[in-house]
Amino acid sequence: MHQTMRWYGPHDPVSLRDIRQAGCAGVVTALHHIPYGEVWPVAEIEKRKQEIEAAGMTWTVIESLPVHDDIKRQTGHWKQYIENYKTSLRHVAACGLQVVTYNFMPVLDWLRTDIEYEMPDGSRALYFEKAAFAAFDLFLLKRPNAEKDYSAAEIDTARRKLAAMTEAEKERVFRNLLLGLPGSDDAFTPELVLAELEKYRHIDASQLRRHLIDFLLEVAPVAEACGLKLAIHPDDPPYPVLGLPRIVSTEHDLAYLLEAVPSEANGLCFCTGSLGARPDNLIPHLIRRFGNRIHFLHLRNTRRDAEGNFYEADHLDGDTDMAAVVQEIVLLMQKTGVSLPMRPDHGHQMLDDLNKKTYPGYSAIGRLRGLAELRGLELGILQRTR
Ligand code: DNO
Repeated sequence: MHQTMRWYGPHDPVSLRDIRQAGCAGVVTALHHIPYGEVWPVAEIEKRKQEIEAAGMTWTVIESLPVHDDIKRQTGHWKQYIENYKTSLRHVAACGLQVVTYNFMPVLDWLRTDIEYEMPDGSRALYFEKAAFAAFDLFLLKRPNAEKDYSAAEIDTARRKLAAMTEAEKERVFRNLLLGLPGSDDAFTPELVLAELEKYRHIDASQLRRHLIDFLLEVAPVAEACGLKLAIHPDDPPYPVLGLPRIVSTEHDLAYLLEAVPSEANGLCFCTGSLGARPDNLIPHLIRRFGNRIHFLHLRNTRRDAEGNFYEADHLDGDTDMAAVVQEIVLLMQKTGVSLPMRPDHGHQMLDDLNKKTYPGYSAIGRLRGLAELRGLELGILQRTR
């Protein structure tokens, strides 16, 4: 695998030198300062690329070239934004980039209720607790009609959860869910989120899916013509939240999306952590089935409990058998002859990370541990299958 780490740009407390020292050959990043929907200028792409090359690494994967919500809803300036997207694709291809990651989650990107969940060894992980999320949705955000999305038992559990929370805890859950984890970039206020959710009131899963396919029918041919691969990131968590439809969560979703636009340029950012939070997603099987359309790998593990809560486990621990996953990836790469770009997705805050403020999930040492373990695993498997 082509080993990379995500870098949030010059403001990232984890430097390019740190990433280089972790043993990465590549960096995955984006032009975070360019507003959603606008064209990425060649000069800005070049500048970022040179910065990365000066640190001894390459930039071949973008994460993300964001899709404006107007495109997801087909309202407002969506046609212009699609044209802008095509122009950005031509620009990034002209600068030598190869893979463009994006997602089609409405309004919010990934969600966690706790970003400092303490593990038995004192390190800290990201956590999604269903009851805390429901308490937030029903009683803190007070989304209209939210109660329709929960069973009576779930509402009861959420009410008890709320009653047990201190003011500071309520404030923290609120902040974790709305301040925009990296990827969302925007800090939302409750009013803003409610207004954004309202805009999706009449959009169900099948309509959102049509909008995604319409988008792909426009941009995939451009990507194909300039030698780029598009890589959609799955929903995280992989089911509907806040009354919003989610359409990239299951095996069926992936099959539908890949068959509807069969161009090879229409592919996946295969995130084992996001997909793995559902017990019905069998990760090694998905790699066997969709391997030829996987253009980028996020390797991460989660551990679920009976209620459907999950925390981010160590990369080689958790419910996904990472050795089986890497075994499938090695077989896939031997078949295609392509070294797939991979990044260790997230990591615990540990050791000196605990004294630093980094993007949630993106501390240096936790990711370094994940990368080192995955690198060793790949090497061991490679030597056995040679
Ligand atoms: C979270 C990330 C996501 C991802 C976007 C891709 O850590 O995996 O924010 O970058 O969904 O568009």
